[in-house]
Amino acid sequence: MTEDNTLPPTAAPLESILKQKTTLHESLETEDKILFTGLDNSGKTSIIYSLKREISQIALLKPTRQAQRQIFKYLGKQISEWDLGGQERYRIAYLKEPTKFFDKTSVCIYTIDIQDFQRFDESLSYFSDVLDQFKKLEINPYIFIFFHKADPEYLKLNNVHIRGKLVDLKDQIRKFVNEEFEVTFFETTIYELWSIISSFSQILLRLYPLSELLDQTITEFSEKVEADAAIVLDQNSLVIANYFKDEASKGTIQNSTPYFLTLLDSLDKNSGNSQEMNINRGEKQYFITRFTLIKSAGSIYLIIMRDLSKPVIPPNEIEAYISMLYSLL
Ligand SMILES: Nc1nc2c(ncn2[C@@H]2O[C@H](COP(=O)(O)OP(=O)(O)OP(=O)(O)O)[C@@H](O)[C@H]2O)c(=O)[nH]1
Ligand SMILES: [Mg+2]
Repeated sequence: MTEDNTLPPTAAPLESILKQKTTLHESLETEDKILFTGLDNSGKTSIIYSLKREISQIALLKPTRQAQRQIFKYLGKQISEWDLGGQERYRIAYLKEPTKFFDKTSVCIYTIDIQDFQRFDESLSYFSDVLDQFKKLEINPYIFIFFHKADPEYLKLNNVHIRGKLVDLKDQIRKFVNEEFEVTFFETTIYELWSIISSFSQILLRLYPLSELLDQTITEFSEKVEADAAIVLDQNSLVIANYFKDEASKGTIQNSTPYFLTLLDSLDKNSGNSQEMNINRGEKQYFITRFTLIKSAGSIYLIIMRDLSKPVIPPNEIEAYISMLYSLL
Protein backbone atom coordinates (compact mmCIF):
# COMPACT_ATOMS: atom_id res chain seq x y z
CA MET A 1 0.00 0.00 0.00
CA THR A 2 1.30 3.41 -0.86
CA GLU A 3 0.82 6.87 0.51
CA ASP A 4 -1.36 8.80 -1.86
CA ASN A 5 0.02 12.30 -2.05
CA THR A 6 -0.30 12.82 -5.78
CA LEU A 7 -0.85 16.35 -6.97
CA PRO A 8 -3.40 17.08 -9.66
CA PRO A 9 -2.26 16.64 -13.27
CA THR A 10 -0.59 19.77 -14.66
CA ALA A 11 -2.84 19.73 -17.74
CA ALA A 12 -5.82 20.82 -15.63
CA PRO A 13 -6.78 24.50 -15.87
CA LEU A 14 -5.35 26.89 -13.34
CA GLU A 15 -8.59 27.47 -11.50
CA SER A 16 -9.10 23.79 -10.84
CA ILE A 17 -5.46 23.27 -9.83
CA LEU A 18 -5.72 26.09 -7.33
CA LYS A 19 -8.98 24.71 -6.00
CA GLN A 20 -7.52 21.24 -5.61
CA LYS A 21 -4.27 22.42 -4.10
CA THR A 22 -6.18 24.33 -1.48
CA THR A 23 -8.31 21.31 -0.78
CA LEU A 24 -5.31 19.00 -0.58
CA HIS A 25 -3.41 21.40 1.63
CA GLU A 26 -6.34 22.02 3.93
CA SER A 27 -7.18 18.38 4.21
CA LEU A 28 -3.57 17.42 4.95
CA GLU A 29 -3.55 19.91 7.78
CA THR A 30 -6.86 18.87 9.18
CA GLU A 31 -6.64 15.24 8.12
CA ASP A 32 -8.92 13.08 10.17
CA LYS A 33 -7.61 10.11 12.07
CA ILE A 34 -9.68 6.98 11.71
CA LEU A 35 -8.70 4.23 14.07
CA PHE A 36 -9.46 0.59 13.24
CA THR A 37 -9.27 -1.47 16.35
CA GLY A 38 -10.62 -4.72 17.77
CA LEU A 39 -9.26 -8.19 18.46
CA ASP A 40 -6.85 -10.01 16.15
CA ASN A 41 -8.54 -11.85 13.28
CA SER A 42 -11.68 -9.70 13.49
CA GLY A 43 -11.17 -8.43 9.92
CA LYS A 44 -9.80 -4.86 10.27
CA THR A 45 -7.19 -5.09 7.55
CA SER A 46 -9.63 -6.92 5.25
CA ILE A 47 -12.09 -4.05 5.65
CA ILE A 48 -9.39 -1.54 4.73
CA TYR A 49 -8.43 -3.55 1.65
CA SER A 50 -12.09 -3.76 0.67
CA LEU A 51 -12.42 0.01 0.87
CA LYS A 52 -9.42 0.34 -1.38
CA ARG A 53 -10.89 -2.24 -3.76
CA GLU A 54 -7.79 -4.37 -3.30
CA ILE A 55 -9.87 -7.47 -2.68
CA SER A 56 -7.32 -9.87 -4.13
CA GLN A 57 -4.93 -8.92 -1.31
CA ILE A 58 -7.27 -10.27 1.35
CA ALA A 59 -6.42 -13.89 0.59
CA LEU A 60 -2.75 -13.11 1.30
CA LEU A 61 -3.31 -11.36 4.61
CA LYS A 62 -1.15 -12.01 7.62
CA PRO A 63 -1.85 -10.66 11.10
CA THR A 64 -1.00 -6.98 11.23
CA ARG A 65 2.15 -6.19 13.12
CA GLN A 66 1.81 -3.35 15.60
CA ALA A 67 0.14 -0.20 14.29
CA GLN A 68 0.12 0.46 10.56
CA ARG A 69 -0.60 4.01 9.54
CA GLN A 70 -1.56 4.97 6.03
CA ILE A 71 -2.96 7.97 4.26
CA PHE A 72 -5.58 7.05 1.74
CA LYS A 73 -8.05 8.91 -0.34
CA TYR A 74 -11.72 8.07 -0.06
CA LEU A 75 -14.59 10.11 -1.48
CA GLY A 76 -11.94 12.67 -2.32
CA LYS A 77 -10.79 12.99 1.29
CA GLN A 78 -7.36 12.36 2.71
CA ILE A 79 -7.89 9.92 5.53
CA SER A 80 -5.25 9.03 8.03
CA GLU A 81 -6.08 5.44 8.77
CA TRP A 82 -4.53 3.59 11.69
CA ASP A 83 -4.82 -0.17 11.64
CA LEU A 84 -3.99 -1.40 15.13
CA GLY A 85 -2.88 -5.02 14.92
CA GLY A 86 -5.08 -6.82 17.42
CA GLN A 87 -2.82 -9.51 18.83
CA GLU A 88 -2.69 -9.47 22.60
CA ARG A 89 0.93 -8.34 22.93
CA TYR A 90 0.20 -5.32 20.75
CA ARG A 91 -2.99 -4.50 22.58
CA ILE A 92 -1.08 -4.42 25.85
CA ALA A 93 1.53 -2.15 24.27
CA TYR A 94 -1.07 0.34 22.98
CA LEU A 95 -2.71 0.66 26.36
CA LYS A 96 0.67 1.55 27.87
CA GLU A 97 1.10 4.46 25.46
CA PRO A 98 -2.35 5.92 24.92
CA THR A 99 -1.10 9.26 23.64
CA LYS A 100 0.87 7.62 20.87
CA PHE A 101 -1.91 5.38 19.60
CA PHE A 102 -5.29 6.76 20.63
CA ASP A 103 -4.86 10.53 20.76
CA LYS A 104 -6.48 12.77 18.11
CA THR A 105 -8.85 10.03 16.97
CA SER A 106 -11.87 11.45 15.11
CA VAL A 107 -13.50 8.13 14.38
CA CYS A 108 -13.01 4.79 16.07
CA ILE A 109 -14.10 1.73 14.12
CA TYR A 110 -14.24 -1.22 16.45
CA THR A 111 -14.59 -4.57 14.70
CA ILE A 112 -16.10 -7.67 16.24
CA ASP A 113 -16.05 -11.05 14.50
CA ILE A 114 -19.69 -12.06 15.03
CA GLN A 115 -18.93 -15.66 14.14
CA ASP A 116 -16.50 -15.99 17.03
CA PHE A 117 -18.84 -16.24 20.05
CA GLN A 118 -16.04 -17.60 22.22
CA ARG A 119 -14.27 -14.28 22.12
CA PHE A 120 -17.16 -11.88 22.70
CA ASP A 121 -16.21 -11.31 26.34
CA GLU A 122 -12.58 -10.73 25.44
CA SER A 123 -13.66 -8.29 22.74
CA LEU A 124 -15.98 -6.39 25.10
CA SER A 125 -13.25 -6.15 27.68
CA TYR A 126 -10.80 -4.67 25.14
CA PHE A 127 -13.50 -2.30 23.90
CA SER A 128 -13.90 -1.03 27.43
CA ASP A 129 -10.10 -0.55 27.66
CA VAL A 130 -10.16 1.47 24.42
CA LEU A 131 -12.96 3.69 25.75
CA ASP A 132 -10.94 4.28 28.91
CA GLN A 133 -8.07 5.59 26.79
CA PHE A 134 -10.36 8.10 25.09
CA LYS A 135 -11.70 9.20 28.45
CA LYS A 136 -8.19 9.59 29.83
CA LEU A 137 -7.20 11.66 26.81
CA GLU A 138 -10.42 13.66 27.11
CA ILE A 139 -11.37 13.11 23.49
CA ASN A 140 -14.76 12.22 22.10
CA PRO A 141 -14.47 10.30 18.85
CA TYR A 142 -17.48 8.88 17.05
CA ILE A 143 -17.64 5.17 17.75
CA PHE A 144 -18.72 2.77 15.02
CA ILE A 145 -19.07 -0.89 15.84
CA PHE A 146 -18.65 -3.18 12.86
CA PHE A 147 -20.36 -6.50 13.52
CA HIS A 148 -18.13 -8.07 10.95
CA LYS A 149 -18.16 -11.39 9.09
CA ALA A 150 -21.94 -11.02 8.78
CA ASP A 151 -21.70 -13.21 5.68
CA PRO A 152 -25.02 -13.81 3.87
CA GLU A 153 -24.61 -17.59 3.98
CA TYR A 154 -23.71 -17.57 7.65
CA LEU A 155 -26.66 -15.35 8.58
CA LYS A 156 -29.04 -17.53 6.62
CA LEU A 157 -28.04 -20.60 8.62
CA ASN A 158 -27.69 -18.96 12.04
CA ASN A 159 -30.07 -16.04 11.97
CA VAL A 160 -32.15 -16.68 15.06
CA HIS A 161 -29.16 -17.51 17.21
CA ILE A 162 -27.05 -14.59 16.02
CA ARG A 163 -29.82 -11.98 16.38
CA GLY A 164 -30.09 -12.70 20.09
CA LYS A 165 -26.33 -12.51 20.51
CA LEU A 166 -26.15 -9.17 18.70
CA VAL A 167 -28.89 -7.68 20.86
CA ASP A 168 -26.90 -8.71 23.97
CA LEU A 169 -23.68 -7.30 22.53
CA LYS A 170 -25.35 -3.98 21.70
CA ASP A 171 -26.77 -3.73 25.23
CA GLN A 172 -23.40 -4.33 26.80
CA ILE A 173 -21.64 -1.92 24.48
CA ARG A 174 -24.20 0.80 25.22
CA LYS A 175 -23.66 0.22 28.92
CA PHE A 176 -19.90 0.79 28.54
CA VAL A 177 -20.45 3.83 26.37
CA ASN A 178 -22.89 5.20 28.92
CA GLU A 179 -24.01 8.02 26.63
CA GLU A 180 -20.57 9.59 26.83
CA PHE A 181 -19.88 8.74 23.19
CA GLU A 182 -22.01 8.52 20.10
CA VAL A 183 -22.16 4.91 19.01
CA THR A 184 -23.51 3.41 15.76
CA PHE A 185 -23.70 -0.24 14.72
CA PHE A 186 -23.17 -1.74 11.28
CA GLU A 187 -23.21 -5.29 9.99
CA THR A 188 -20.46 -5.82 7.46
CA THR A 189 -18.89 -8.57 5.40
CA ILE A 190 -16.23 -8.73 2.74
CA TYR A 191 -18.62 -10.90 0.71
CA GLU A 192 -20.89 -7.89 0.20
CA LEU A 193 -18.56 -5.06 -0.59
CA TRP A 194 -21.58 -2.80 -0.55
CA SER A 195 -22.00 -3.31 3.22
CA ILE A 196 -18.52 -1.92 3.82
CA ILE A 197 -18.70 0.92 1.31
CA SER A 198 -22.05 2.16 2.55
CA SER A 199 -21.02 1.97 6.23
CA PHE A 200 -17.86 3.89 5.52
CA SER A 201 -19.68 6.51 3.46
CA GLN A 202 -22.06 7.09 6.35
CA ILE A 203 -19.08 7.50 8.62
CA LEU A 204 -17.56 10.15 6.37
CA LEU A 205 -20.88 11.95 6.30
CA ARG A 206 -20.45 12.48 10.03
CA LEU A 207 -17.15 14.23 9.34
CA TYR A 208 -17.80 16.24 6.20
CA PRO A 209 -20.78 18.01 4.61
CA LEU A 210 -22.51 16.01 1.89
CA SER A 211 -22.03 18.75 -0.72
CA GLU A 212 -18.27 18.66 -0.20
CA LEU A 213 -18.12 14.88 -0.62
CA LEU A 214 -20.27 15.03 -3.76
CA ASP A 215 -18.09 17.74 -5.29
CA GLN A 216 -14.90 15.90 -4.59
CA THR A 217 -16.12 12.56 -5.86
CA ILE A 218 -17.36 13.98 -9.16
CA THR A 219 -14.05 15.77 -9.68
CA GLU A 220 -12.11 12.61 -8.95
CA PHE A 221 -14.33 10.54 -11.23
CA SER A 222 -14.22 13.10 -14.09
CA GLU A 223 -10.44 13.24 -13.99
CA LYS A 224 -10.20 9.48 -13.99
CA VAL A 225 -12.37 9.07 -17.09
CA GLU A 226 -10.91 12.20 -18.73
CA ALA A 227 -14.23 13.98 -18.92
CA ASP A 228 -14.51 17.63 -19.93
CA ALA A 229 -17.66 17.92 -17.87
CA ALA A 230 -20.06 15.82 -15.83
CA ILE A 231 -23.39 16.60 -14.21
CA VAL A 232 -25.59 14.70 -11.79
CA LEU A 233 -29.22 15.85 -11.70
CA ASP A 234 -32.30 14.77 -9.85
CA GLN A 235 -35.69 14.23 -11.49
CA ASN A 236 -36.53 17.93 -11.13
CA SER A 237 -33.31 18.80 -12.95
CA LEU A 238 -31.76 20.15 -9.78
CA VAL A 239 -28.00 19.83 -9.91
CA ILE A 240 -26.70 17.47 -7.26
CA ALA A 241 -23.06 17.67 -8.34
CA ASN A 242 -21.09 18.93 -11.30
CA TYR A 243 -17.61 19.24 -12.74
CA PHE A 244 -16.36 21.41 -15.59
CA LYS A 245 -12.86 21.35 -16.97
CA ASP A 246 -13.28 24.97 -18.12
CA GLU A 247 -15.88 27.61 -18.94
CA ALA A 248 -16.30 26.41 -22.54
CA SER A 249 -17.08 22.86 -21.39
CA LYS A 250 -19.56 24.25 -18.88
CA GLY A 251 -21.41 26.14 -21.62
CA THR A 252 -21.48 23.16 -23.98
CA ILE A 253 -22.82 20.62 -21.49
CA GLN A 254 -25.34 23.02 -19.98
CA ASN A 255 -26.77 23.79 -23.43
CA SER A 256 -27.09 20.12 -24.30
CA THR A 257 -28.49 18.84 -21.01
CA PRO A 258 -32.23 19.65 -21.49
CA TYR A 259 -32.13 18.05 -24.92
CA PHE A 260 -30.63 14.82 -23.57
CA LEU A 261 -33.05 14.58 -20.69
CA THR A 262 -36.03 14.92 -23.00
CA LEU A 263 -34.54 12.42 -25.40
CA LEU A 264 -33.82 9.87 -22.69
CA ASP A 265 -37.33 10.19 -21.28
CA SER A 266 -39.05 9.88 -24.66
CA LEU A 267 -36.87 6.92 -25.66
CA ASP A 268 -37.70 5.23 -22.41
CA LYS A 269 -41.45 5.65 -22.90
CA ASN A 270 -41.38 4.24 -26.41
CA SER A 271 -38.80 1.53 -26.18
CA GLY A 272 -39.05 -0.11 -22.81
CA ASN A 273 -36.08 0.07 -20.54
CA SER A 274 -33.39 2.01 -22.32
CA GLN A 275 -31.64 3.77 -19.44
CA GLU A 276 -28.37 4.59 -21.16
CA MET A 277 -27.42 6.51 -24.25
CA ASN A 278 -24.22 7.30 -26.10
CA ILE A 279 -24.47 10.27 -28.42
CA ASN A 280 -21.90 12.02 -30.57
CA ARG A 281 -22.60 15.69 -31.08
CA GLY A 282 -20.13 18.13 -32.65
CA GLU A 283 -16.66 17.36 -31.33
CA LYS A 284 -17.93 15.68 -28.22
CA GLN A 285 -19.27 12.33 -27.12
CA TYR A 286 -21.90 12.16 -24.40
CA PHE A 287 -22.84 9.34 -22.10
CA ILE A 288 -26.20 9.72 -20.37
CA THR A 289 -27.66 7.33 -17.87
CA ARG A 290 -30.63 7.33 -15.58
CA PHE A 291 -30.93 5.32 -12.40
CA THR A 292 -33.19 5.15 -9.36
CA LEU A 293 -32.10 5.42 -5.77
CA ILE A 294 -33.49 2.87 -3.36
CA LYS A 295 -34.54 5.51 -0.85
CA SER A 296 -36.49 7.74 -3.23
CA ALA A 297 -38.78 6.91 -6.09
CA GLY A 298 -37.31 9.64 -8.29
CA SER A 299 -34.65 9.24 -10.93
CA ILE A 300 -31.10 10.53 -10.97
CA TYR A 301 -29.37 11.44 -14.22
CA LEU A 302 -25.67 11.32 -14.93
CA ILE A 303 -24.34 13.07 -18.02
CA ILE A 304 -20.70 12.87 -19.02
CA MET A 305 -19.11 14.87 -21.82
CA ARG A 306 -15.78 13.88 -23.30
CA ASP A 307 -13.71 14.48 -26.39
CA LEU A 308 -14.70 12.34 -29.38
CA SER A 309 -11.17 10.92 -29.56
CA LYS A 310 -11.38 9.26 -26.13
CA PRO A 311 -12.06 5.52 -25.91
CA VAL A 312 -15.31 4.34 -24.32
CA ILE A 313 -15.44 4.64 -20.51
CA PRO A 314 -15.01 1.22 -18.84
CA PRO A 315 -18.48 0.27 -17.45
CA ASN A 316 -16.98 -0.60 -14.06
CA GLU A 317 -15.86 3.03 -13.59
CA ILE A 318 -19.43 4.20 -14.12
CA GLU A 319 -20.73 1.50 -11.80
CA ALA A 320 -18.23 2.43 -9.10
CA TYR A 321 -19.21 6.09 -9.32
CA ILE A 322 -22.93 5.31 -9.20
CA SER A 323 -22.31 3.06 -6.18
CA MET A 324 -20.65 6.01 -4.45
CA LEU A 325 -23.69 8.14 -5.19
CA TYR A 326 -25.98 5.45 -3.87
CA SER A 327 -24.08 5.27 -0.64
CA LEU A 328 -24.00 9.04 -0.18
CA LEU A 329 -27.50 10.03 -1.20
N1 LIG B 1 -16.00 -15.13 6.71
C1 LIG B 1 -15.39 -13.94 6.68
N2 LIG B 1 -14.06 -13.88 6.86
C2 LIG B 1 -13.47 -12.66 6.85
C3 LIG B 1 -14.20 -11.48 6.62
N3 LIG B 1 -13.33 -10.43 6.68
C4 LIG B 1 -12.13 -10.95 6.93
N4 LIG B 1 -12.19 -12.30 7.03
C5 LIG B 1 -11.07 -13.23 7.29
O1 LIG B 1 -10.65 -13.05 8.63
C6 LIG B 1 -9.26 -13.27 8.76
C7 LIG B 1 -8.61 -12.14 9.50
O2 LIG B 1 -8.70 -10.96 8.78
P1 LIG B 1 -7.73 -9.73 9.04
O3 LIG B 1 -8.26 -8.61 8.21
O4 LIG B 1 -6.32 -10.10 8.87
O5 LIG B 1 -8.01 -9.45 10.58
P2 LIG B 1 -7.36 -8.30 11.49
O6 LIG B 1 -8.44 -7.80 12.37
O7 LIG B 1 -6.66 -7.29 10.65
O8 LIG B 1 -6.30 -9.11 12.37
P3 LIG B 1 -4.97 -8.52 13.08
O9 LIG B 1 -4.19 -7.83 12.04
O10 LIG B 1 -4.25 -9.69 13.67
O11 LIG B 1 -5.44 -7.60 14.15
C8 LIG B 1 -8.74 -13.45 7.32
O12 LIG B 1 -8.57 -14.83 7.10
C9 LIG B 1 -9.85 -12.92 6.46
O13 LIG B 1 -9.90 -13.58 5.21
C10 LIG B 1 -15.62 -11.59 6.40
O14 LIG B 1 -16.35 -10.61 6.20
N5 LIG B 1 -16.14 -12.83 6.45
MG1 LIG C 1 -4.77 -6.73 10.48
